[in-house]
Amino acid sequence: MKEKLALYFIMGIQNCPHKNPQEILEQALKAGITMFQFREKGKEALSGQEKRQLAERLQERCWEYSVPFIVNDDVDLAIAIGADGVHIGQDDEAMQQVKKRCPAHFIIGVSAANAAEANKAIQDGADYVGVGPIAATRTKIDAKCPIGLSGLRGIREQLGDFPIVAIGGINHKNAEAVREAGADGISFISVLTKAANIQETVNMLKL
Ligand code: TZP
Ligand code: MG
Repeated sequence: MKEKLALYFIMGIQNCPHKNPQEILEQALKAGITMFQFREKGKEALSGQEKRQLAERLQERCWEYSVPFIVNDDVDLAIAIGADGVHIGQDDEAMQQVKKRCPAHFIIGVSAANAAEANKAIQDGADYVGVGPIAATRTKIDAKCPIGLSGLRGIREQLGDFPIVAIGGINHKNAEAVREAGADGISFISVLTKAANIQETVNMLKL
């Protein structure tokens, strides 16, 4: 699990104004991302058939590179298209329910802003936790207060060896410090969707 979390790219149509999401994903895959999450959110987000079609197109790209395709929130869609997993937040469908509905091989990720939420997710059977926001972010309007590197360190101490991916405000400048603070991997949206050169940006995130 931990290797897959190394470079975890998240994107939805709302993150790609005037850009083609398939092209962005293709370049990100070529550059070496290790996992992808399809996250349609907010007023520009697609729904219904349009959402499913985009999901299927992006999933195809991921599979060509043997990169897991994870769906945010929408458990029905994830099951319908045969995704590799789902990522759920604290306010989404209850884990018990999600576990019951999803195929056994599904990767199930849960967002957590503190050790209590993370421990609960682990007890409920999560495969990894997404911890953050680490730093300030403009991408998620309702993001909670950043927990910083110290918050991440504290959660790592509580979670032992459990797979953690950090999220929120991560870029090439803080990526190394985030890993040193205990994250097995980093997840990111805007640093790639807004990048002038995706290959170079991914290379810098790897360091
Ligand atoms: N959850 C917590 S922060 C965040 C999400 C989905 C947004 C991360 O976006 P960015 O652009 O990498 O800060
Ligand atoms: Mg959610």
